[in-house]
Amino acid sequence: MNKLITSAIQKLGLLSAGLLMPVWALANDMTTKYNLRTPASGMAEDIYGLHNFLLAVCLVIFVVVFGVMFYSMWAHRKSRGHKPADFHESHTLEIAWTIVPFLIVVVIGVYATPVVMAQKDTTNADITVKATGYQWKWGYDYLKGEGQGISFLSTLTTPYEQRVNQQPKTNDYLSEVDNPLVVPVGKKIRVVTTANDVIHAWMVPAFGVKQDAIPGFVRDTWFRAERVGTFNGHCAELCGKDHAFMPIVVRVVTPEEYTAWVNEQKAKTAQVQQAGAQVAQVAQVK
Ligand SMILES: [Cu+2]
Repeated sequence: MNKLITSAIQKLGLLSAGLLMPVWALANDMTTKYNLRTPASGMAEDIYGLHNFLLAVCLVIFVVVFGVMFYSMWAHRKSRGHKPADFHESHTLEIAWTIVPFLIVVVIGVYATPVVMAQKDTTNADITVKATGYQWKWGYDYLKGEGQGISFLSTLTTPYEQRVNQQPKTNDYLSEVDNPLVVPVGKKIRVVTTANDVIHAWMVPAFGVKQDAIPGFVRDTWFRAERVGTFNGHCAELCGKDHAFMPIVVRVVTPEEYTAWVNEQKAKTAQVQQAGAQVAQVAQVK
């Protein structure tokens, strides 16, 4: 008898595990598909946690409010002969529905304020890069730190044929550029944003960064990438007909690879300057 019960329990356990596994897998799949992007910086992780916490708070409020409402409608319906209560000015109720939402807002504020404050703290950056929005590309100037003086434009490389369905779309469709922004892993990168023509916005979700780039103004934000890889973002402010065609690509590399990249860029610039000087000399001789 005991054996029978044990095997029954085992079978039940296996069955529920078998049923739960796909549910778990689906939930995981839904989370990566429909939730925020997988964080690649401490800031993005904080924002992700804050987002999940707020979603849970909203869900609890939703269930409680609608639960009470639907229960009241069902239990006190007219067909049951229910007589409405006729109390007025219940101080207990009025105080409760003022204090409870206030406490909820305070809890949310206590959790959210340090995250928002940290986002604004752009001090002690290792590298400062200026990102300038153009219709419709990004310009990067390394202002301070290793790589100072490097400057280039970053333009979409997806062929026009893919946009108009004359070629099959690749995985990098509208998320590929000729010159990605290159930064070292684990370093605090301050991004100063501005624009040349209209308002754009520099956004890389995996770093938890989004900052408007406004012509004539300078704004800043920061991130510290925690793993190497390529991360994508897009202009996040409707800026004209090609708004969808000015992606942001950030290549996060090891410090050694970054130094090598900096040297390569400097050599390129020196070559261009030399060629320019030669042309100027020839022009002078003529
Ligand atoms: Cu834009």
